[in-house]
Amino acid sequence: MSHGWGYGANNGPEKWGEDFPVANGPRQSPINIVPKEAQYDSTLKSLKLKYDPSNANGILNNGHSFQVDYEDDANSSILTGGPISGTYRLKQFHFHWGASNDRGSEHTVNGIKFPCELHLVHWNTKYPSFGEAASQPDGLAVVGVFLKIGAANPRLQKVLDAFDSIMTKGKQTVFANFDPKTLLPGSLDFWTYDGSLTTPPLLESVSWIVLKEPISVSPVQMARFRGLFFTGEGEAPCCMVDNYRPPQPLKGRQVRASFK
Ligand code: B30
Ligand code: ZN
Repeated sequence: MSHGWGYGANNGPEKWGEDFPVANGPRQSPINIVPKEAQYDSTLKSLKLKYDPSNANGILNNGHSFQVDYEDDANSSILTGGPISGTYRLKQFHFHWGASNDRGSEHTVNGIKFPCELHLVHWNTKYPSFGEAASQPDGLAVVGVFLKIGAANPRLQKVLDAFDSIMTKGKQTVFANFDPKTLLPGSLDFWTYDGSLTTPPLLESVSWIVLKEPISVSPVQMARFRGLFFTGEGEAPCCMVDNYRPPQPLKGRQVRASFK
């Protein structure tokens, strides 16, 4: 893995364990969710997401996805409730997707892959920063949302329209006044389990909250995602596709459901 991690044959998920041994740890993500095996937990609270659209800072092609970053120096964009205790601040959101519509999500449901998955990344404010939270067992909470092929999703359009400015690795541009709550489905029913970051360093610090209901994306919108590049300007272009990690062993973990 001399050139760092990625999603290619030589630096992809099958190789990550060489540099990041926790890849084979006890609480890795993503997983295949088997709804019939999930335990309904009546003690789970409803999810509360309160985001300040003016906290959106910018959008960046980081070479493995693109992310929209948020100002996280105050409790203005926060996640509470669900399986977590206390207050978690929004840091960024990003997506994972496939080269075609038959794959791309990280979590699967009964083995079914969705073409894309949105991740809203939050950190526990009992720690001083995202960086410190990221290595604590209760440090992060990521809300995962599946995208399914259907009608064009107008709520995604502002994100897609920013792509022209972040086509290649390392490019970033301003991205202002965006409430990611607008991307969520009508129902906030979720599954939850203890897991990890799905990319190196694969830290086992994430309370995963995966929403049951997908949002829609059109084939043309998916094609826009696939037009981004993993590579930097001036490098031989390589389309940003199949930037997902496949499901990892459950290793005895319990998946809980907020709904019956
Ligand atoms: S995920 O939601 O489990 N896919 C990180 C956050 C969320 C997930 C995966 C990773 C993360 O913060 N990684 C460390 C930070 N990154 C910078 C970045 O955000 O873009 C460092 C890096 O990987 O080299 Cu990429
Ligand atoms: Zn992710």
